[in-house]
Amino acid sequence: MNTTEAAEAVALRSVVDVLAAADHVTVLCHTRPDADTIGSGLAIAGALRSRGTVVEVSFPGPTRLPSALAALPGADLLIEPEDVVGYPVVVAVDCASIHRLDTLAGVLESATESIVVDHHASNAGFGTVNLVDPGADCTAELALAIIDALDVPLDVGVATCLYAGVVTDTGSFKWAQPKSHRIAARLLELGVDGRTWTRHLLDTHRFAWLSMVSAALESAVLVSEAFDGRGLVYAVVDHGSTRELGWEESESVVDIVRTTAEAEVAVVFKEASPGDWTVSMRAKSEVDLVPIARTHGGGGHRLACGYSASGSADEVVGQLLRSV
Ligand SMILES: [Mn+2]
Repeated sequence: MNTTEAAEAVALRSVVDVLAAADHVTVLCHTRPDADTIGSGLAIAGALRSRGTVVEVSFPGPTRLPSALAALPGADLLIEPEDVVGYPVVVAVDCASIHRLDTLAGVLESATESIVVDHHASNAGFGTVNLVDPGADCTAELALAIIDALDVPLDVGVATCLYAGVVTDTGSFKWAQPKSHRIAARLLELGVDGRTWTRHLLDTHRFAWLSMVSAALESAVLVSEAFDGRGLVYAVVDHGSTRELGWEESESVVDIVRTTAEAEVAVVFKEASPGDWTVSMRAKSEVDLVPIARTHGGGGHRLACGYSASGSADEVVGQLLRSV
């Protein structure tokens, strides 16, 4: 065990000690929730519920939950942000910073014990107890470690929630470490329907998604000289093309854009509401995106980052181009 592993073992022990002693726990997922935050949150909450703990799970609105996530086992534990009680022990899952809790940040700040469980490299550790492991492919991996350390046997419902985090955060195992394959094997052997959940979570879109993708790809620009000639490709998804679809439907665009052979870095600008943008950045292997994302007030992983911006499409694109 090296120093990092030893520190993580201590952090895991601290998290489990706090959770095991609590009879009420609030679990918070990040804004614009993905399968890793909701899956990890519901898995931890489901495991705690099975040991008799009173739990509530929420994420900051006003966005509705993508239907695949709302169908995860244990989603009945999810409550509206305005209904959150805020128990003395609060767990934030998959949140790189407190800003990811948006309107629910105060719930974490008011807690006696605030537990941060996350795998983002940019996470500075904003809880009283922090289990932050950038070496984990997904937060679900850390949620599983917590559940195992609590000695709660996995049921297929909790296993399905964990699988949702693993399969999505590894891009269907495209960049999964061996340990994620081992975790997936364990979850599938417990009875998780991997084929169905992968289809629901990653391979299902409404018909209008095809036109949105078409418009986004039409907008793509290749900046060959960027990043010392390694290349940047970007595309714009404006509000008009996603209005009828829901914000989560634009999440997959970057996965198409980043296949561009001539570009090390891919960026997609997504207009969530008129003039309000979320920016997704992906690098193939060489460029560390975290410093660039931080310049714009965001964060993430070395090869996958994001931030928010406001202005016209030309303005937000210009802001990024000037910073790289
Ligand atoms: Mn994650």
